[in-house]
Amino acid sequence: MNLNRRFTAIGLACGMALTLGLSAQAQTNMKISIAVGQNSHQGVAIDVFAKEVEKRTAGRYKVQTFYSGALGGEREYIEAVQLGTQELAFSSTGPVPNFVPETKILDIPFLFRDKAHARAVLDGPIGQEMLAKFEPKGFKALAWGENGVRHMTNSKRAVNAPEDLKGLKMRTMENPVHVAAYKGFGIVTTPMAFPEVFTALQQGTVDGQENPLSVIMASKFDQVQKHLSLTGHVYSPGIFLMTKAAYDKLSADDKKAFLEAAKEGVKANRARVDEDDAKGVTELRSKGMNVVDNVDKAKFVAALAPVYAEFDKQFGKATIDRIRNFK
Ligand code: EAX
Repeated sequence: MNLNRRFTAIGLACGMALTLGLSAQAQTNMKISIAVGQNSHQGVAIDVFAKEVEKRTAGRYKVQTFYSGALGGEREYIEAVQLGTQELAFSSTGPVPNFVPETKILDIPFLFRDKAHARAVLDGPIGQEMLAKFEPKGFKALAWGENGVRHMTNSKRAVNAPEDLKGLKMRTMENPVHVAAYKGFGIVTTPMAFPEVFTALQQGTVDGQENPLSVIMASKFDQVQKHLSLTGHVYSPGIFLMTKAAYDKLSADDKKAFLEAAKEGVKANRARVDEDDAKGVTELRSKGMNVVDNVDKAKFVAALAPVYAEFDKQFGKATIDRIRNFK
């Protein structure tokens, strides 16, 4: 082979190796999962996040999305993120206190006036300080998202007042503050991972559960629950989590890309919650649910007085008031 052709062949071979090499290192695949379906406030959160990561890292990172508990319940996949066997998660904060106890305070019933108050707290100094508490536990908390304002459903009876809750067997999240509070209402509590809830309701293992309208609709709980009461008893944050070791390995630009992608995901997530809240009652009524929409919340707050005394001791009244009074 003459010299010219030899150089051309070598040049081509190097070019191909370089391209293959670059393309081979060009894409790292990561996994993210949720416990609810894709057509939901959490589905849009991770779909937008995944699209934004790929765009903002010029394809260096691809996020594979999994829905409906495909990678387990929230507690299970949060643990996988902590261990690094799954790089990313979006979850309600339900099981989070098992990993980061400082977040328990957010689950106190009637702590937040409404979504706007909760979003302001989470996006402000209190919430941002709390995100830092995840790092010693092996997580990079990318951003607060939203699960929504929780309401009670059951298959037995309309719930107009706290006394109507007495004796109801209710599924709760695996969250110590929720369990303590619901026992305060006289509820018989059964902590359970979310993927098991629909079947437990269908089989009557539990009478009821509590979740935001977004979750009730996405999970078709109207098919297994007759009564919905707009108790609005807890604001349930969401959160984007990443394995800290995986985050630390990112370049400065890619760290910024992941953080910004999470913020875009949260924008879509909160917008969908607002849409769901606007149409949810009409939609669930049209599907046959009996909806109590004029619950006297003051009565539910009063019924929890003994439990609040405990929370004041556990968290410090000043700390609770700092959140409660945040403007
Ligand atoms: O994140 O466990 C629950 O009730 C959660 O609200 C649900 O998994 C959505």
